[in-house]
Amino acid sequence: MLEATQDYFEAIHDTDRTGALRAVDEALARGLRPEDVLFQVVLPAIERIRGPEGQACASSLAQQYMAAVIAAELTERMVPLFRSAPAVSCRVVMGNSRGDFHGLGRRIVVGCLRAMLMEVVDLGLNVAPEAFVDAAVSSGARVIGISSMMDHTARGEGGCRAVRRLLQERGLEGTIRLAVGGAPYRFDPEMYRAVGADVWAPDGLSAGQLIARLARGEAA
Ligand code: B12
Repeated sequence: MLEATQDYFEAIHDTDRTGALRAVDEALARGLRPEDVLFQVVLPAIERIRGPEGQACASSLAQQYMAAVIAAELTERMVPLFRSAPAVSCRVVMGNSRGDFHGLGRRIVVGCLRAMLMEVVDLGLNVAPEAFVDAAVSSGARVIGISSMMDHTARGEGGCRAVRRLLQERGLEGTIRLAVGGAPYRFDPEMYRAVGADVWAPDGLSAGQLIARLARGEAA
């Protein structure tokens, strides 16, 4: 494990934003690449603070919240510093489902997609189903990603189900694919099928990998 990974995690554990930013700045000054800061230091700390899936979590909501806030901030700061060639591999529309104002997970996923050289149209919070489809059509996106953090915004009529229906009505199924994510899907990994999504992912890294496969037209 990198020294920065442990220093950063300890600062996150103490909800110490200043210490977390210092750990990152010191790592960059020592020559760690921004890509490695994001994927080896910042994002693993969220998973670690959240603990293993399905087990009682040792951290508090405040710790989880701060880990997500700082990760979203650092994701946005690191991605423009990436040294990889800026080729666009595909276009994705992202947003939170209608009625959902939990934006931190979405911001992290958007950062990861951009880090993987995808072009993201980020519609933000509380997005109507029609707006997802309209944005995908006007931008030529192959994938719509919907983030929902509450049961009713995941399962309800303001989210993926309604987007799926619109795609059917407009003859766009097969052209535009649907990815979902957020806490309810982590609790019930089969829920994505019930709401009509093609895939779901538990974190930003796997979201990027799955969405890239969907955009290339590969099986979910
Ligand atoms: C922070 C937080 C808030 C903040 C949100 C701040 C913000 N700007 O985002 C505030 C205080 C505003 C808030 C408000 C509310 N909240 Co709240 N909140 C949380 C909390 C503690 C953490 C959420 C979070 O940021 N997680 C960290 C991020 C990084 O994780 P993540 O979102 O899961 O994202 C990762 C993956 O899911 C995935 N992913 C996410 N999106 C997508 C999309 C795609 C396409 C893919 C592939 C992957 C993917 O990748 C992400 C990055 O790794 C959760 C509890 C929890 N432990 O989940 C409750 C929680 C979600 N909230 C809850 C509730 C009830 C509310 C309120 C109704 C409270 C109230 N009575 O007012 C309001 C509702 C506001 C609204 N209408 O949206 C409940 C939902 C219960 C339920 N079963 O439906 C939870 C579960 C808390 C609880 N246990 O009761 N909340």
